[in-house]
Amino acid sequence: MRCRKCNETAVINMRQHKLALCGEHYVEWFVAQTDRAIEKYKMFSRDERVLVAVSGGKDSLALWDVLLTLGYQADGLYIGLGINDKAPYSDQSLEKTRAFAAQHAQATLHIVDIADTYGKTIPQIAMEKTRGHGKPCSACGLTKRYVMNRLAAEKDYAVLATGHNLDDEVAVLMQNTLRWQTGYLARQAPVLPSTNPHLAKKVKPFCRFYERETATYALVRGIDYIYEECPHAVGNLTNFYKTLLNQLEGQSPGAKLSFYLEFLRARGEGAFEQFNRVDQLHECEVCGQPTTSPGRCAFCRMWEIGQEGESGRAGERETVVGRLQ
Ligand code: Q46
Ligand code: ZN
Ligand code: ZN
Repeated sequence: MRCRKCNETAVINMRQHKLALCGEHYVEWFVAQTDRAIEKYKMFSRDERVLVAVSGGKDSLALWDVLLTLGYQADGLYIGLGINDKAPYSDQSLEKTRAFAAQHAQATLHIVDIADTYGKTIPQIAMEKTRGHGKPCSACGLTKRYVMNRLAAEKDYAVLATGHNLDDEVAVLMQNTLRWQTGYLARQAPVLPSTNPHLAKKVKPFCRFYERETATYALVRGIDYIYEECPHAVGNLTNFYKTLLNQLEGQSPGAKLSFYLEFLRARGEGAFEQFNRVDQLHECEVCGQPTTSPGRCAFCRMWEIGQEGESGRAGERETVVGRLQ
């Protein structure tokens, strides 16, 4: 297979676009496509500060890399979850993230270690909250969302960017569609506007890239990322849907992309508008972050912050690597 632009050996053939490209032209195409998505969905401008949630995996490091290449003001946030129970996942992902940040001196990497800050790792708190039976994903998801929102608010980032790719988005879309979870469908989008000064705008600049496309970008650019996914993700429902969707894609190239884009078109035409409930937000009485019910927010309740006798805000201990602001 030859590159369409220069006839060199192609590193990737994208059947859905009928496009094969060599390494150099692929990187150029990938960066330009990202910028086009940022503009098309009005994600952010070069004047806005963007916080990229980085996990050490290919998608988030590739996203940070592309945003810096394009000249956006993009800093990173790594959340140390302490997931080293089944494999040294968190230790290795931190190492990869730090190594990437060290090569990009123009950007800042914020690190929030959950155990250092709140006293327990994610597997420990999950074990406690589920009396030893449950998976850590709901405690983990709640904690990550909270820390991202909180740090973005405190450090004045207008935008929070995540590396979700098309495969991630389509797997979630399929789950939500099979259960007709209209509220979730109404809120699944490349951009979620900010609804409160403490909640940054959420954006997914890679939402139209297949997973193999972000992986190819990371490989061609020589980004050293953690190959293994979190050990708790193995065998989960999302991965099951990804396998099904890959079978569909094999039979019908472009099926995933059109499923997603047609959904966005229907959504854009207001198909789910009536289900887009805007919750009234209250201020958490302990940490001050927005919450849907009065009193303590779900995060402070789970971590038992602000129990009787304690006072003040939940304090985050944060390490900043790289350029100081
Ligand atoms: S939620 Fe669950 Fe992920 Fe947290 S415990 Fe691992 S798999 S990292 S996206
Ligand atoms: Zn070429
Ligand atoms: Zn709170």
